[in-house]
Amino acid sequence: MKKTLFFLLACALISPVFAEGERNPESGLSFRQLLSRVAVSNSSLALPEPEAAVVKDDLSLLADDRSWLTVAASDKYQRTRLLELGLDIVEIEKGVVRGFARESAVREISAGGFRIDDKVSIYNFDKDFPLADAAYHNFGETVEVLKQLAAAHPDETSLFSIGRTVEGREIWALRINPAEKGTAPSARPGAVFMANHHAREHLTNEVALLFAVWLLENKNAPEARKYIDTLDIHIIPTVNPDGAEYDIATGKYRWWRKNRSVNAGGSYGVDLNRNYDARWCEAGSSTNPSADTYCGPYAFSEPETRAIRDFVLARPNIKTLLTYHTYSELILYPWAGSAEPLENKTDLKVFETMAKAFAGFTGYVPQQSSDLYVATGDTTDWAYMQRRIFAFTFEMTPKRWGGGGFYPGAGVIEKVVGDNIKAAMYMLSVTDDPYKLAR
Ligand code: 0X9
Ligand code: ZN
Repeated sequence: MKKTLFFLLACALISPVFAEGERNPESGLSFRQLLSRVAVSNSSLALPEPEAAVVKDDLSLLADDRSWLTVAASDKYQRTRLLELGLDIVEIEKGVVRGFARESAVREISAGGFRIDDKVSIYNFDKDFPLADAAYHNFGETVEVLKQLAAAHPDETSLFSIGRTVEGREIWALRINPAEKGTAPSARPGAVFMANHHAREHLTNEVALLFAVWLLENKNAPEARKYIDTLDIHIIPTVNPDGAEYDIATGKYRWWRKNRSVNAGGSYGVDLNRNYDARWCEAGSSTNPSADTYCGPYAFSEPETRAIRDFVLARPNIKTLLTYHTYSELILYPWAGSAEPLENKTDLKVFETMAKAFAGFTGYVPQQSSDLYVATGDTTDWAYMQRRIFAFTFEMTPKRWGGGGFYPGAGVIEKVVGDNIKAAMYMLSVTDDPYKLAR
């Protein structure tokens, strides 16, 4: 009842603002306009660049020996073991999991006594060319939007890089705070939204970026202004631009998850969501560099995770954090790396209350991360362990493979962004003092 009431109230507050969204004369950018491109397959927001898009014979895919596996597994402990054997679990159903594995991992999974029910080579995947998904923003387009936003809203924003990736791309943070600019410290309560740790989860970049556009476009609406004037808000739309660009570089999706580090032995990539120093590499990660769940040679071995670490540690004012992932439509909170519930019952109450409210806005299912599988070294466990930040992972749309998996198409952007704006606004509404939810 309480939840429904809050939901209706929040919708009433947010929807009129959301519906307005006409072109902002200050910025030349329009939330509505960006969304309207969703329906256009040949827009100027083409992704990837046109010359790359026509590459049909993607030799790198031929060289990719991963398969899509269906493996019998009945509980989270078996799922955790499968992650350790190199299965990149993507879907969980009653009695089985589905995900990617390289040939060496397939052998280990069989040798480990697991039953493989189905196996399809990744090369046989039949996906649309990304040109059909032109509404998504590639890295260059994302940076362009961020720069336009910063230029159009100089009183409220600052744009700065929090570090460089393996391949030298900047990891951009847009700060929304009229009182404190750039990297100046803040005494205001802080909220951080970040996305795209995993390369192929392109929808996450859209949600973070378009939330920034929407919030600034509506900056004078009372519901937005009160947070802009009292909080310290940061939005980091892509933590792993190297991986995201690699995923789309040929014009045919490559199902890439990791960053683009060159590993000892010549394989590529570390799973950034296994590389944080939170029980690093203890469970649900692989020590095999070619595995999709490779935790890296040591905690924070990667410049991308180090950038997030340094960013968070430099800002003790951060109270809430949301890291967007896809897919499965879940709201996850610590622990991810332990099957036990959070020891601190007050904190658990706050996490559970926030998770339920998020669920009201999105329809996603709230649960402790490790109910899915135990996996150590993720962003949220680290942020909570280090700073008691109320840190959440959202696994956004679709619910399952049949809805497009990691590549659900441009048609879902509008609804997913709309639902997630409401959830993001809710997060801002508790950032002043999350503990008010436990009192
Ligand atoms: O495995 C991950 O890193 C996340 N899922 S994803 O499909 N986006 O890769 C989930 C992270 C949350 N942690 C646990 N479920 N343990
Ligand atoms: Zn992910």
